[in-house]
Amino acid sequence: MKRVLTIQDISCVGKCSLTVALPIISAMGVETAVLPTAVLSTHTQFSGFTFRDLTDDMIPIADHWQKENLAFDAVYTGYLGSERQIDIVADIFDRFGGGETKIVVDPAMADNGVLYKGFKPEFPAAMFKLCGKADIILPNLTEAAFMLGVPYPGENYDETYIRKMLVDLTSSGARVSVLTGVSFEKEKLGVMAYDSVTGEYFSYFADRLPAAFHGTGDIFASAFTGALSGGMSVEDSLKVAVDYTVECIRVTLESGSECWYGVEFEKCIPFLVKRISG
Ligand code: PXL
Repeated sequence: MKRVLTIQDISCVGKCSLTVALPIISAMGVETAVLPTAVLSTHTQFSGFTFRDLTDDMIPIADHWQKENLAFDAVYTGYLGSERQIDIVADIFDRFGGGETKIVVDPAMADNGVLYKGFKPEFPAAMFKLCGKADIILPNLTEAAFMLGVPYPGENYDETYIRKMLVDLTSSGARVSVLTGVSFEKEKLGVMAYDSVTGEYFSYFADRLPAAFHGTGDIFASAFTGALSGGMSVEDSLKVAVDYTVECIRVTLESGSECWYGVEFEKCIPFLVKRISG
C-alpha cells in the first residue's frame, strides 16, 4: 500500500489542512501519515482562534520514524506557521525524500491578493526556498506573486504571463510548477503547469462556477497528492484534482451553504473514488 506523509496544521473546525487531507487521501486508497504542526480551534479566517504550536514536537517525531526505518511514497506539505517550521520541514525532506519519494509543496499562505493573517512579509521568500526542494509545487496566483516578488495580477494576465510565472517558479529548483485558479476565458477556470526538465506546459480547465469557497486549495492539493502517489502521472493527477474540486463546488452551491465556510467535499468522495477507478 502506498503511504503519504502530510505535514500541516489541524484546524479543528473549518474544513482545511489535515481535516481535509486525511479523509481525501485515505479515501483514494493511500495510507496517510500525518505530522501536525499546530492545533487551532478553527482556521485563521475566523476571529479569536486558539493556536497551540507543535514545532518542538516535529523533530522528535521525525527522529522516531527514522529509527523505525519508516519511508513514504510522497511527502506533501500545506499550511506551515513559521519560518522555523519551514526549516524543520526542509530537514524532513532531506531525511525522507530522494529516490522514488515525491515531494509536493502547496505553499498555502495567501489568496485573493493578500497573505493570510499572521504571516510576516518575509514568509513567502522562505516558502519559495522550500519550494526548491519539491518535485511539484501548487501555488495559487497570489502565492506565486508573493514568492516571486511581483504584483498580484488579479484577473489581468494572459497565457504568456502565466507561462513566464511558471518558468520563474521553477527557478526555485522545483521540477514542476503548477498554478491553480488560472483563467484565460471568462467561463473556464483551471490549472496550468510547467515541467522544467521536459520544457513542456500542460493545462486543464473546467467550467467556472459562480462562487469561490474557502479551503478548495487544500482539497485540490490533497486529491492531487492522492492520485499522484497512487501511481497516476502529474497530468492525470491534475485532471482528477480539478474535476473533484469542481464537483465539490457544484454540490455545495446546490445545497446553498455559505461560501466562507468551505465545500461539502465529504458528499463528493464517492465521485472521487469512481473518478480514479474509471
Ligand atoms: O490552507 C488553508 C489554511 C490552512 N490552515 C490554516 C489556515 C488556512 C487558511 O486560512 O488558516 C490554519
